This record gives sequence, structure tokens and C-alpha cells, in this order.
Amino acid sequence: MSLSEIPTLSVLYRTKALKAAASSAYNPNHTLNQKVSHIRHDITKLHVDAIVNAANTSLLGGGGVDGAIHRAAGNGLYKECRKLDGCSTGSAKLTGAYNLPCKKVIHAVGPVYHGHERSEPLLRSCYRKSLDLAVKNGCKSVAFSALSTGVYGYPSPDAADIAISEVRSFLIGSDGEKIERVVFCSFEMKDVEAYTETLP
Ligand code: AR6
Repeated sequence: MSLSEIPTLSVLYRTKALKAAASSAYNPNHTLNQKVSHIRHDITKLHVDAIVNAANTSLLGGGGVDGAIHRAAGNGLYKECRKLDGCSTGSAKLTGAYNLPCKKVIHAVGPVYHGHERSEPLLRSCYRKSLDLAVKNGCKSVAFSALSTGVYGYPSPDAADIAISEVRSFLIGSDGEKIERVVFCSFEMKDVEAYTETLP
């Protein structure tokens, strides 16, 4: 799926796939609505500059989206990951994409959910560091999987809230203009619902 086929929030509002909230913490922002997308899709099929993997500290693959990404990318990704010496929770590292249609893979290590207070700063940090890495490597379009919401047990509504607010802060910040599109890529219905309720 190419970037031009991935609808922005502006398109989702126009086609009524997303309903504006009666009240929102933020004023409507046309620029942000044109820079942010939400779709339900297999992230390994997206032709964006970078996809963000929900990895673990070993960076050597696993189940869920991590497994799907390693399978689709092929052995070259595993070989490169082996040289990275792992990654701490709340941080991220970037690799090539091998057989994937994207250009780079950002491996972010989300927290195992141990309650909001302990886990929130680490999940926020994953989104921030992934976007920092994207900018440093010239990636202008970035698709995020719903980090930590699978095996790691982060409740989807809370995780969506963190993802959206952290991406928003980044996009209105000093490096925001270097990112042209952020795609929230949901897979399960619970995440589709969490983003659909939290985005407006
Ligand atoms: N495309 C997009 N999203 C997907 C895909 C896909 N192909 N497959 C699953 N998801 P999870 P975590 C969604 O469990 O909770 C791994 O074993 C899925 O529905 O993959 O951060 C790692 O190696 C969910 O919403 O990651 C770690 O050990 C989201 O991806 C551990 O799991 C994340 O679910 C990380 O756990």
C-alpha cells in the first residue's frame, strides 16, 4: 500500500470514517490532520520510509508484529539486528528493511505493562525516540504499530492516548516539519476502536 493510498485524518473526517468529537482537549488543526493517518492494515505491506516494530530488548525477533516483520524482511534483518547489542526498554534502534517495501525499520522496545505510572514514561519515550531516529535518518513518513498493546499488555485506550499525544507534541515541535506523515497502523479491532475514539 503506497503512502498516497493511506487516508489522512482530513480524508477520514471528510468521508465520515472519523467523527469529530463534541469537545476535544485540542483545537482542530488542519496541518496535523493532513500529516496523520490511521488505518487497519498489515504494517509489513506499507510503502513508507520507516515502519516502527514492537520489539523486545534482544532485538532478535519474537511473536506478534515483530515476528511478522522479521519473516517478511528475511534473514538480512536478523543478521543486522544481531550486531546491535540489544536495546533498552523505552528506546529504539534503526536498521535496513531488506525484503520489506519500506526503506527502514525502527525497532522500539515498549514496556511490559506494570501500571500507568511506571509504564507511561517508557511508552512515551518509544514514540519520541522513534521519531528522533526517523528525522536523523531522513525518513519523512513513519508508520507505528500499536507498541506494547499485544503480548506486553498495555491497555489499548491508554496506549493510543499516549501515542497520539506524543506524536502531536513532536509534530508541533522544532523537528515536526521534517516529518511529512505519521501513520498509526492498527491491526486488532480493539486498537482500531481506541484510535477512532481518541484521535478526534
Ligand atoms: N501489522 C501491524 N500490527 C500488527 C501486526 C502486523 N502484521 N501483527 C500484530 N500487530 P505485539 P508488544 C499488532 O504483541 O505488545 C513480540 O514477541 C498487535 O495486534 O506484537 O509490544 C516481541 O518480540 C498489537 O496491537 O507487541 C516482544 O517480545 C501490536 O501489533 C513482544 O512481543 C503490538 O503487539 C512485544 O509485545
